[in-house]
Amino acid sequence: MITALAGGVGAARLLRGMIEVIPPESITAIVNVGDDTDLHGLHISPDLDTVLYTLADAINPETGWGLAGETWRVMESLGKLGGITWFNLGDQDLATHCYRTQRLHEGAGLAEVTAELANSFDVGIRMLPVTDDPLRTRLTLVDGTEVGFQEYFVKLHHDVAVRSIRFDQAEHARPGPGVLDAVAGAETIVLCPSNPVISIDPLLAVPGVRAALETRRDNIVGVSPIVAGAALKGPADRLLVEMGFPSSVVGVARWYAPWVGTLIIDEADAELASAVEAEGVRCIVAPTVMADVDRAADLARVVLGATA
Ligand code: FO1
Repeated sequence: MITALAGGVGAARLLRGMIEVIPPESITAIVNVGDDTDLHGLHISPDLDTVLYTLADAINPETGWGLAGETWRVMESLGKLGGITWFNLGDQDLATHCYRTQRLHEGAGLAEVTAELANSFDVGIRMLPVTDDPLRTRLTLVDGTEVGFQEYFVKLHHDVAVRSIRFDQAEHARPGPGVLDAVAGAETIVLCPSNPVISIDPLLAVPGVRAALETRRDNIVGVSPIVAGAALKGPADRLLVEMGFPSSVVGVARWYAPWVGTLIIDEADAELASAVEAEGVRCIVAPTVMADVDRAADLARVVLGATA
């Protein structure tokens, strides 16, 4: 069994490549829920939905989130009413949030609902929320105000400097059903190219997860989300710098060194391979930019072969 640690877009792309290479049923994805938000009375789980839609080949390819061929009638009508429209929810996407919210209201756990959605979308991998308990990423900006993740990422276009980050209610969160077994039982643990600071760290904030991963360090293979000093998408480069780390594959290696044994970096960073290894992390150089499913499958082969 292969276990993947996943945030949003980059993780979904690598998982989409992995299912070309090994049977989807052999993959378990432990997915971040720190981006989750409650809006319009709905429980919205962006990283779970990005993985779900991408693996179902239903993702909006331009944005990397939401559904392809989406319509926006509800948002248009909501705008006319003076409702909240800065977080764009398409008409079909709303069905996912309505279904999830209703099932949670009926007492189902997030993992249970996620399995139902994966079944409805015919997604073969097992998708596990890192916790079924509340966990919300909150960011304190340099001006001292604290905002929720989606306010930071979408409303403020993550174009504001961050002083600190906390994962609200993490201390009370328990690993979701199957999470610790998926870490202990995996022959390889794939750390997907997600944002280390706001997509992967929430996973480790759930008590018990970091310790479980540290015992598997030799079997953990990460893919750097930073290529040639920049994030391919999102604020990973800025956040590393704001947290005092270089925005480079060396910064990523330093961030992950306590629990990641191998880091795959792009060919653009080949000359930094020895600097990565100087951080105590084994380094493999390979093409990591997943322009399409074939490239993602090629990268998946490198990742899955890295600890063989
Ligand atoms: N990202 C945006 O930049 N703008 C949006 O309006 C937006 C809406 C949205 C709706 C549902 C959903 O599942 C994701 C959505 N995202 C949007 C992406 C979201 O901010 C994710 O958390 C990021 O992709 C980071 O993982």
